[in-house]
Amino acid sequence: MSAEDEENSPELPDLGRDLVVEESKPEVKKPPLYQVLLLNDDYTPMDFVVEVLEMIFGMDRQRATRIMLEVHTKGKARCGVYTYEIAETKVAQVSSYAQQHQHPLLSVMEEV
Ligand code: TYC
Repeated sequence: MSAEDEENSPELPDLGRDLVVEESKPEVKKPPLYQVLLLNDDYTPMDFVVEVLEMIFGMDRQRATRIMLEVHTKGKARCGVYTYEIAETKVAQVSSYAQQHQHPLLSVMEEV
């Protein structure tokens, strides 16, 4: 039997013939990321902001002080980048802790 006959033969299974191999899409996508920004105001004490940055954003004193001063002089600064639910939790923690101490300190999240 010639190669051509074999290709057209109705009896033979078409194992491996006309096989198209496509690469599958990656199964997992990277999640979108969100930055948490701290906003300036005229009333929250600087020491309190430094405490928040240490406690909620895990910064050491030196970094927390630098970020606090950046917020104070520029109006806002990035405190960290997280997945949606972690960023949402950080914003809620800042709000809750500030309210407990009757300071107007606010943070916001935005996709990066
Ligand atoms: N501007 C505030 C003050 O002069 C300090 C401050 C810094 C407030 C950062 C909020 O996110 C902030 N006491």
